[in-house]
Amino acid sequence: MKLSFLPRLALATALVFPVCATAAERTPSPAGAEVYIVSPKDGAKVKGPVTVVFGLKGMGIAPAGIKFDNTGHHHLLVDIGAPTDLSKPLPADEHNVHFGKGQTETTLTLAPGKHTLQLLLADSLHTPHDPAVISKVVTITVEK
Ligand SMILES: [Cu+2]
Repeated sequence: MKLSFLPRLALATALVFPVCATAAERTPSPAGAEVYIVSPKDGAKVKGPVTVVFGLKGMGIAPAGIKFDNTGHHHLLVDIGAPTDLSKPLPADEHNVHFGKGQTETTLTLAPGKHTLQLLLADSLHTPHDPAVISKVVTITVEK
């Protein structure tokens, strides 16, 4: 009687383990969702400080930490390319600026010269959606 216990435990473990082993699932984004930089325009020559206005279609804004379908918060990529691994939370530094309160614009102080700006929406845990909702790159020149 006691012998039958072990095989059953092994079977239960085998059934449960694959579920635990899968990576954390990314939050889905709805078809047609689009994020874009309203201003400045690509190629613009501007004087600092630079106000960047964020645009979003087909999804809503929710503060970081708030999980709600079809929402996220903005991240502005400044002078850096999009992350190669979009399944991980975005770092927070001067190149990856989080707007976790749900802000839809910001003002940047940038050194004179060329700069790239790109918006990336991410979920309550700062991980990009699947598929990622990312804007075109806007290149601006900050004049003295
Ligand atoms: Cu974030």
